[in-house]
Amino acid sequence: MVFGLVHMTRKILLIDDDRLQFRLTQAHVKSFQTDLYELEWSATYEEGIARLLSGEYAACLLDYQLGDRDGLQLIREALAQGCRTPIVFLTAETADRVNIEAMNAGALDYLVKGEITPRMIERSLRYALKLGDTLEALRRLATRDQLTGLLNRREFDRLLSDERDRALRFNHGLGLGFIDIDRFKAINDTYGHPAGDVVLREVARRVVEQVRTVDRVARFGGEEFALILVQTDQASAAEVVRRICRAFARDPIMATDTTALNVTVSGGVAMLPQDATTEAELIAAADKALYAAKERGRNRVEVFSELPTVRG
Ligand code: GH3
Ligand code: MG
Ligand code: MG
Repeated sequence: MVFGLVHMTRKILLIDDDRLQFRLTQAHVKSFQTDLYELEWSATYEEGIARLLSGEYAACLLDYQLGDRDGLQLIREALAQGCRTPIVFLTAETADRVNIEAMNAGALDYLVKGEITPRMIERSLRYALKLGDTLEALRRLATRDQLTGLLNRREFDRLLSDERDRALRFNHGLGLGFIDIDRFKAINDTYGHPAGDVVLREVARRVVEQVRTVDRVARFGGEEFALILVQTDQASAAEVVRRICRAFARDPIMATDTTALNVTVSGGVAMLPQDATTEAELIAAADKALYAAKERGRNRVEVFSELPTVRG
């Protein structure tokens, strides 16, 4: 692909119950001077939101009036479900109240239907796409660890709280796994901090590779990683963390072009609701199990409920 020379055609979704509006918008889009878009159309709220949530559209043009529901509801519902697609609101109302409400709900721009020109809609889409990219970059900065790309500690805390509530409500088991690199300080001290960073990145990559997509992996601290394992029981949670631990013992990590290191990790596992009620208790329990693994020689995984002090 030759970026800068060839413009990719991006798909735009129009959600509007009026066929005439689709025809008109399509004519506008075809007359754009520079940007290439392919316009697709949904005439109903239900189909529109389903397609929007598929994530395959670069942007969405959304009508206010949609049968017995409206575009404001659709924006709120889509955002609540994690929609990241930039939305430009279309309204026939010249009443600014609706436009302001749409912006407050999360629309990135609005256009008043009777006043739309091709140039205006082209400009608005370009602006919404640009702002959407910026918001996505900010979101990433706020939620991800820069070195590893994993969830950062703040996002981990937020998700753990969500998953705890969900697990209690639906009566699911929730596992928390901690993984800490063994004798990592020695790697830094011997091969330098940049080599340590390479190891951290590779450890992060391998941990992510070993878990299901529904599970969450965060960088909890310096060389410590946290796994939120949803809808699981203790045996399965422990097995996931053990599998990760074994995988490290097998495969050396290239810390520099010429340095292959046998990196090992230790792990601790705790479960909700058996071992804890609050997030803080769950973290403390998993941490205790990790500490036991370190004490018992490292390169191993311990489970909180099986620690002798816990069994009594
Ligand atoms: P243990 O087996 O008991 O876990 O020993 P350890 O050496 O792994 O643990 P310790 O907590 O003593 O050392 C952790 C080291 O991790 C110290 C710190 O400098 C290093 N570290 C933390 N964050 C980073 C980072 O982002 N990059 C690098 N290269 N090192 C880091
Ligand atoms: Mg360590
Ligand atoms: Mg540590």
